[in-house]
Amino acid sequence: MDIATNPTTPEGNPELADAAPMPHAPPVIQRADYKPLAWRVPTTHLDFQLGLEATIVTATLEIERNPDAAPSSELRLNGDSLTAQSVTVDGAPAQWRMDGPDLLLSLSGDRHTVTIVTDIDPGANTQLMGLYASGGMLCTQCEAEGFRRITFFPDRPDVLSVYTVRMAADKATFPILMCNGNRTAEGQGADGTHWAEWHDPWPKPSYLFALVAGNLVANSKPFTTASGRMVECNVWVRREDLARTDHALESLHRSMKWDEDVFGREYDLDLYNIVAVSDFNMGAMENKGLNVFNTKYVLADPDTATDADFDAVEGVIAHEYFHNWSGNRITCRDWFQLSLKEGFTVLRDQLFSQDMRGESVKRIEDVRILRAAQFPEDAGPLAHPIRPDSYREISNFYTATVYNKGAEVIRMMRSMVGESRFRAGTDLYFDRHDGEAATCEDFVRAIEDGADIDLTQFRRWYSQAGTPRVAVSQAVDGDTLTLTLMQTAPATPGQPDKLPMPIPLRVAVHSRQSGALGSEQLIVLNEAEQSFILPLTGADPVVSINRGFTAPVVIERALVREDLVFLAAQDNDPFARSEALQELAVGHLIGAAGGTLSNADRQGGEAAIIGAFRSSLNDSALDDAMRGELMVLPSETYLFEAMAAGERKADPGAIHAAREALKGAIGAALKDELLALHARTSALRLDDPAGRGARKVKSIALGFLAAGDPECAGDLAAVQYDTADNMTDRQGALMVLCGLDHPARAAKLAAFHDRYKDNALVVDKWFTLQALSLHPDVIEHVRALAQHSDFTMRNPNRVRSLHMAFAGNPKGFHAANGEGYRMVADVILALDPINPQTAARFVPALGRWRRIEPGRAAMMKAELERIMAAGNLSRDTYEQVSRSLEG
Ligand code: B3K
Ligand code: ZN
Repeated sequence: MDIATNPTTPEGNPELADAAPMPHAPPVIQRADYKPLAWRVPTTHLDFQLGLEATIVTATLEIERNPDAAPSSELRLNGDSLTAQSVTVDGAPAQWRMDGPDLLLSLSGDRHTVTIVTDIDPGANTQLMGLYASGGMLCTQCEAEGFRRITFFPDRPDVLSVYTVRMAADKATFPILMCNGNRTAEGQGADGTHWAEWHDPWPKPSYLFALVAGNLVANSKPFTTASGRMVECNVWVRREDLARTDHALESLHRSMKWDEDVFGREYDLDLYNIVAVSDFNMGAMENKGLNVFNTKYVLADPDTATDADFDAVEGVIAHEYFHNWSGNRITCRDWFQLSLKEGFTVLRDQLFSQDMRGESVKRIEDVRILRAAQFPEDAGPLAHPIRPDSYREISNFYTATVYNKGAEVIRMMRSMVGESRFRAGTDLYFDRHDGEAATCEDFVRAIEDGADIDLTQFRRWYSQAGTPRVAVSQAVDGDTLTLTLMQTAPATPGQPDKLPMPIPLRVAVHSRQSGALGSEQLIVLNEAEQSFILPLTGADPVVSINRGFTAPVVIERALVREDLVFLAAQDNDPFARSEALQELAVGHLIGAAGGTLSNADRQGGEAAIIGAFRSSLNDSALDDAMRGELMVLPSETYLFEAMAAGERKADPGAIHAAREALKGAIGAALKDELLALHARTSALRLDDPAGRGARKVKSIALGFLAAGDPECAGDLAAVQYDTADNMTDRQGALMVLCGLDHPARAAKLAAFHDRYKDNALVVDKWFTLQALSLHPDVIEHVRALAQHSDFTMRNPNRVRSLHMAFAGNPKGFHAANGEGYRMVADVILALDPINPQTAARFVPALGRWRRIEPGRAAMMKAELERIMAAGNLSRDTYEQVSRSLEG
């Protein structure tokens, strides 16, 4: 496909050409406009003559009128950059015309056979949507609207069809040919070609179609399902990667077993294939029976992957597997319902990982991600409900809101009804809607019916954007405490006023004086303001609220420092302990950044945080994994949000300085304890059961030491690097060195590159470490790295490893002279014609300008305006930039 023919650019679309330099806005699609298609497509036959530069696709669709839709004699077959070579209906030339990128067929009967031939150039497909070439192999990505780049088709998720696919290709180049379902036939052709035919018995929408052709080998291990079905499980990779696939395969088996045990879901084909490709726009894709994965979420061994990478592989393998039921067996009626499958599947993968790795640590990690990625989205110009009402480009709505807040919303239902009633609800959902393209409303109704709960008011969580704030006040009256809660939700684009939503909160009332810990109960705040009477356990009551983060809200309250210190050290909910420490740090850092702290307050705050850190370091009841969580300071993005609440604006420079100062104070005050922790954890062997937690705290300790005594920490990091027998330690050491002007910095970076230069995923790390670093010259480093011979804009992992990492580095991105903003805007402009989906992902960083102090805000806005003025933008980038300027 030639990008100049992209119908979303003025060259490709005469209507848009008039509008230069500012193109007309691409059309807005409204949820309220949904109508079922007038035609069904019970079966689809595809024939592929595969080639890297030229592939011929013959699609044969059996179509029939849809009795559940308003009749129409026209059928719209979506296309994107396609030209039909021939179109026949029932074997005769058809009546058809093009309408923009789509093909419109005129049909007279009730049932027809439509045959269309198209030819495509996978090698020129830099968008990586549809059929494309990656490292000599061919693969597909169809969600959300990529299938229309392969052939003309009603490319919408409510059109379910049974697919039979025949692929023919040169055998030497493409020895392996795979598609969804099972292989039903294969054979040899002329001139060194071969062919295979695959059939998927399960009706599916076009976005779940997949094809892979290449020179691949598999790591295989069968799984026997609860009902005795033997499933062949394969992880397909390039031969040189085979040794790093065991963890992925084992993770798949664990996921299959867990879904049977916890949700009663069994796999439904004889074959489960996972294929790793190195050019991929996101993490992975749940195509029926043939998942396509970014190599980053498949390949792992201790020498090349960190412990966090191992966890990510397990989590993404699980996520895609769980989609087999929440997404594939029951899919979405339209793309506005995306959270139906994504929110639910994220919750399922989170619960799985909690069971595999420990509930509290996983919950703390998930909440940290929500706060860093979703809260800013909910507070900015791109805020949208988990079920959006409109979009211009659906790819822009694969967001933290749809995914992570979507999961939180379903988690709240689960918290309110408890595990077993929730299971009754999901059982009913799976039974009732199996084989359908369903809606979020269908899901809510199934939980209502199955779990026996009225969710009328709760439905507002699906339609209202913005993170609710809950103001807490308390009054003691004899033996009881009256807790008064007030909820408000901020205005968001298109939604000035909000109605109260049910907010489930697990609470407990402890006594600071006696140390007695109160028992936990769940309260649900339904009204704008509501009071709850809770029993007291003793004097100086301290309320522990939103334990386990039962609701995705911001709690606003003014707890005295002593109360937070008490909760941080003593709360019996580990999640609540970490929350108290976060609250302590957020309060202190916002005060310090805002310049509102007296010297005494600053010292008092610092001393309290250092004291809390000391208790965590010395608490022998804690394991290192949890200790590590307690030692993570709030992220700068989260601090921006906290500082920008209300009328104030965030000052990134002041926040960075305050946070670094606190790190330095902790590093200096606790140097001995941190050195002791580093020494203790360094003594553990790679395979020690406590090794994972140890590796985690080891590098965290090094980070604090680097802020307190850079030279000493640099020396220690160099030793850690040299003695490391695993990537977690090696990367941890290099991360610290990268931020320092230490003599070992350049040598270790060079050694790392030299050692791993043939491993793309580790070279990505090499780029990321430098782009994320605290080094004063980070901008110059990134500029030079963009010219490095290993850098390319064509590979999304590489682009993310350098530029996305830099956009997430508050120090570099928010450089006071605006250079960071300019660099990111330049990336968007350069990448948009190559890969619009990935380019648009950079826009939200600049889009936060309204929350930032006026000097920087003006520069961020100016960069967005410069992008807009460049014209010729993709639909993806146009939508994100225009919303960021309007919102
Ligand atoms: N469903 C895919 C995401 C597709 C993104 C398209 N832009 C992966 C996932 O969420 O599992
Ligand atoms: Zn998903």
